[in-house]
Amino acid sequence: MVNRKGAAGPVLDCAGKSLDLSRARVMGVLNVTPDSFSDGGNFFSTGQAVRRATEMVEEGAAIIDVGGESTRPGASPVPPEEELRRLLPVIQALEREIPVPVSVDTSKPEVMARAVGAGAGMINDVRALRAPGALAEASRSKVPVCLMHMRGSPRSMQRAPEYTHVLGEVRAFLRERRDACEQAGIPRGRLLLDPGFGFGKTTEHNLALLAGLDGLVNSGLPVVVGLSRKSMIGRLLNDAPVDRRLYGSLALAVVAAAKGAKLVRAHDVGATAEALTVAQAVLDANLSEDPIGASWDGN
Ligand code: 7PJ
Repeated sequence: MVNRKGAAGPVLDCAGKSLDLSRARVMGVLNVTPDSFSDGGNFFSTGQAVRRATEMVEEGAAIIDVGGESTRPGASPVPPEEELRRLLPVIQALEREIPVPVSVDTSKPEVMARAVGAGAGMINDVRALRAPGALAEASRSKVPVCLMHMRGSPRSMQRAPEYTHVLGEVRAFLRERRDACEQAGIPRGRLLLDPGFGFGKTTEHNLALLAGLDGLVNSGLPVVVGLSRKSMIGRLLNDAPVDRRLYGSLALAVVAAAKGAKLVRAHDVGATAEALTVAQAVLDANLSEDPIGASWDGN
């Protein structure tokens, strides 16, 4: 079915498991880091990680995003061996035990290669394949890739970010990365785009990007958004702490879906899936627009 905001989303082949983006879906977040701000690093043993992922699938997640390196503001890099030690057992188990694809949240080519070898069906790279060797590795992997915009690095990105025109600059960056991917042999049909909310952006930048999200949806590539529990929500709600950002997260998820985002990265999967299902009913009702109802005056 065609959404008013942009074309019908594709069905992506994620290493043999499919991801249907004909409407907005939820990407469940599974952090396997000790310092993750969102889950306190509670999902550490493989068994616990698989249980949490299974729960997210039951709650409606269409894909599970597994990350072994924190990318929150100020976070330090993790060596690839440590990232792999955290990720591989979890990815291997999830590949067998859940019906939906697993995406690997990494920027390192050696981690991409091993993760896809272990069964990951998507690469989610907050650095948009800018690490040396990442384009070639992603090309070899044959799985879809999410290209995210980030200004600076996690360690430095929130130090007074400035833009002349944030939407234009994010769009130009993602266009350049899309072209670099195509040149490296990754076809457009395997790419997703993400404006990278909170990655080198102030609350005002984030709001402008979300208000103008149509300008990315117009690319024709599926758009991914990560807004769940982010600090902009805290800022808008009198400095609400992370555990009081659920309703704000749901509001932003619905706005993003109404603007045509196809994948919503979220920690609170059940609540987000319900919000999107209800919002989608309204978006679908728009499809059979009644021309007589278009104008109050009837002309
Ligand atoms: C995002 C992400 C996001 C994509 C994180 C957090 C920080 N990947 N990984 N988009 N955020 N594609 O969850 O708050 O916004 S980590």
